[in-house]
Amino acid sequence: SIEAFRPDYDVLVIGAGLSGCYACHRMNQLNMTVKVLEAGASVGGTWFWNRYPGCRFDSESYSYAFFFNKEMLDEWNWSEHFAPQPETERYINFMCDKLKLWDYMQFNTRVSSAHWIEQDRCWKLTDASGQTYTSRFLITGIGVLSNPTLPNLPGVEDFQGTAYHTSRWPHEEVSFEGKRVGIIGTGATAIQAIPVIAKTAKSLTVFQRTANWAVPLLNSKIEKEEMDSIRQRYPEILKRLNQTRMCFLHDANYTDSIWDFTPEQREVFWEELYATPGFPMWLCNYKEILVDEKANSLVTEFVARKIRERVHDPRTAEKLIPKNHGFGTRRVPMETNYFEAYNLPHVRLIDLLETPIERVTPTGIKTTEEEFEFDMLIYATGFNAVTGAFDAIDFRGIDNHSLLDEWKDGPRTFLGLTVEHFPNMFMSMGPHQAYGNIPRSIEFAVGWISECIEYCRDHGITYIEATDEGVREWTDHVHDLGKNLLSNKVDSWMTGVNRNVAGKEKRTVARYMGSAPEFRSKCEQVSSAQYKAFKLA
Ligand code: NA7
Repeated sequence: SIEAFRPDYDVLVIGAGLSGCYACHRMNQLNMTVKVLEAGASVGGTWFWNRYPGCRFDSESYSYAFFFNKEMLDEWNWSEHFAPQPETERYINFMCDKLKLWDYMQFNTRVSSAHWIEQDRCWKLTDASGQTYTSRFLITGIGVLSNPTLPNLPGVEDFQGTAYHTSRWPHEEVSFEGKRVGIIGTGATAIQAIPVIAKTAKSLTVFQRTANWAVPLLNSKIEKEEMDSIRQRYPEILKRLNQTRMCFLHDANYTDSIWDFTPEQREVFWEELYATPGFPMWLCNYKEILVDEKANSLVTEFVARKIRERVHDPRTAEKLIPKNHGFGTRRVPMETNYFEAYNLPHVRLIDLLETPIERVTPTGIKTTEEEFEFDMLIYATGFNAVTGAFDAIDFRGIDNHSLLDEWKDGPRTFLGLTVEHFPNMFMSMGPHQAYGNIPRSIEFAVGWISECIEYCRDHGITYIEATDEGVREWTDHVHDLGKNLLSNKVDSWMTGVNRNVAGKEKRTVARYMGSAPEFRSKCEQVSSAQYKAFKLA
């Protein structure tokens, strides 16, 4: 019987990033036995793997973190407004020390399958070495951008020099001194890395397929005094983050219509936004910017002009100005001297729309026009995003339902937290969740999941599963929310498109695009109704 079977753990968690660490802490607080299985050699997730030069937050450090523990808020100091990767990695290690999480972590353990065992009402996980683990409940904290993809170019295996994907950057120092470096991709990652690599490389050649809009980050140091004042304001900051649409300090502007202002007034406003650190140019703009093509084209023209002003060579400037999507319709990277890097004599931009890559060669890259020789090749080619981390594990639910199959036409979830046919499994940062400020979203999702597991335990519930109706309604709701957005009409990781992965050519609705307060309220309605929207047993 169910009672007779004792799984190894009450809860297994996959991934020791921010989600997994916090989930581990919450399970400890509930006195439930927990194990976190992590593929990497330590904690950190995104901030463990992404160590490429220039890697840092695009959100204010003191807003992009956990708020649940007062001691952590009291003791931790951020040294920059937009923290660099090493600092964030230290922060996550500090959290694991503080909350004594290390004993529950098992590293270098890549979960390859997760199967529901009906007769025992438990999950059975198998790692790459064949070791198995069982638990009553399963929490996935496997990340939104964690499954890196190489370009599907012939010859990728042939290159004889050093090659790195930005998300698999080595732990030891990488020197670019005297090296001819080639980099493929111009997403948020490359836009952070390019100006830093350009400082010391002998030459840097950037291979761009789609240009991206990017605006100044305007980072600065936080001195002790300022940190003290930030600390004093934490309650106020948290209050604000809980009110805004995407949990950022900067809220979307829902009141000012672009049509109520003269071109001169708009110009003044946009100049101001362009000179403000972080996301405001993207998120605090006129209310029509991200929904109305005409309004969008006006701000797009403003940002294009900035690029023309900053890049000396007019031909290079034109190539750096996106032609196939308007400003803000993809995730806007924040940059520090990105455009100025192209003014350096040893930095060159190759437009792959004009001269596509034919192949990677043992010594470099061959385009339709030219053959390039490199000592180092950097793939800043992104991820099989959102569902990609799930695709990499063989998830099997009741009656051998496979998650890959269930989601072949796009993800289907209930609240972005659960899936029909996958009982007792909860996702932190799975598809259809409100993303925005990710640590804030994680704190909510893991909190909700933990309360749900506690409820099950306290009520003798050993089976909880999303219903067909619940999944249908939630998935339709998520699709409806995205309908008017220009961003859903553009290919990007945010619409689930990755041309390097078979089956990911079509756009899907991967994210919840309503407001975070609405998202939380929907989830809370379900919990305060004793989880009746689920099948419970
Ligand atoms: P992104 O934003 O997905 O960018 C990947 C880049 O790599 C993008 O410019 C792609 O061009 C390019 N790419 C991918 N495959 C190829 C091939 N085969 N040939 C040429 N170019 C290619 O990933 P990032 O790591 O930069 O950023 C991910 C997120 O992390 C970011 O949005 C932040 O939220 C944090 P494409 O646009 O597909 O033409």
